[in-house]
Amino acid sequence: MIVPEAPPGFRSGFVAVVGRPNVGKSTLVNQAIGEKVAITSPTAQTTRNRLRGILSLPTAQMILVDTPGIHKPHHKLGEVLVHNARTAIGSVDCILFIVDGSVLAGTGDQFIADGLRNISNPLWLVLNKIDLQPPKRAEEIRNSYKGLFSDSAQLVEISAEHGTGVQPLVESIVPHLPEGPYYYPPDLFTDQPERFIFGELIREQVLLLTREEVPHSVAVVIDKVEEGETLTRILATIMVERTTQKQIIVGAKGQMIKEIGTQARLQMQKLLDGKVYLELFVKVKPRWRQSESTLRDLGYRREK
Ligand SMILES: Nc1nc2c(ncn2[C@@H]2O[C@H](COP(=O)(O)OP(=O)(O)OP(=O)(O)O)[C@@H](O)[C@H]2O)c(=O)[nH]1
Ligand SMILES: [Mg+2]
Repeated sequence: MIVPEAPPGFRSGFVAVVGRPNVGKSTLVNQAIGEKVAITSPTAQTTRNRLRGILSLPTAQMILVDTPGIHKPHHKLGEVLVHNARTAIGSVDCILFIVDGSVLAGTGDQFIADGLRNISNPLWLVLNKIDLQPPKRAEEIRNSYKGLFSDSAQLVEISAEHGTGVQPLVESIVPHLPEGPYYYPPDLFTDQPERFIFGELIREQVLLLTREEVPHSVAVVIDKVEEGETLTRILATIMVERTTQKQIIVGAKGQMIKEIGTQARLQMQKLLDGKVYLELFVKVKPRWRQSESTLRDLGYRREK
């Protein structure tokens, strides 16, 4: 793919999307790009990798950096995720601090706001999920978030899920990007390789179809991708920490693994616009989330 030369006055840059888990960061990135580049789910801590969504406009290229939700980590995986989310803040042009606008600000938001206090980049305080906001409490909720900052960050209200306010938000960011080149070809939506996305689409189905501790204990390894003329054959392993979790993933008579496979395959077919054969295996690897070397192998590296 060819990266074109930018016309005079072209603007380009990086915009970090940060906030607590589950506030809708990945949903916003997908909505802004108009493509599914990041998986989303109602389970907190869905995103595990810093992931770029690329939005190419006639006069600008905006690279949205989706990050893991910032939270109090309980294991090494969590530590790496939070470290990487915070690192992203230091290397971008603009910052979107996403909060859940359907509820009052909490200590998790305060913690993140404190970390953003000394940063001089343009900052947006984005109240998401306004479709869920009780109208009678709108003012009270807005004020609770305004109170997080002594000086006023630009406050916008959106519904990432429904797209309300997303376009105006994007347009308000463009003038704050520096003049610069195309960083990516304009027809590319993400910096992530297909192989990574395949793994994420499987993990997404696990997040959507299983409950409690299972989603957090799952990692997916793509063992093989064979591209045939009419069919792409993908072999993958779902890794869990306990035998009981494996039993849940497999399900009675293999029903659950079958459903995960079917749904993930449909998503993959959409992505590839072609037929996919997907074979899934489940493996128990005790305490993988605590092992630095396994985390590295799985692509959960501490970023500099
Ligand atoms: N009603 C409503 N739901 C939303 C909105 N935005 C996101 N959601 C839902 O909120 C849940 C979390 O969304 P994600 O985009 O995965 O959240 P995230 O901030 O990326 O979460 P982590 O990756 O865990 O940090 C999903 O079930 C979304 O469908 C919104 O504007 N309105
Ligand atoms: Mg996310």
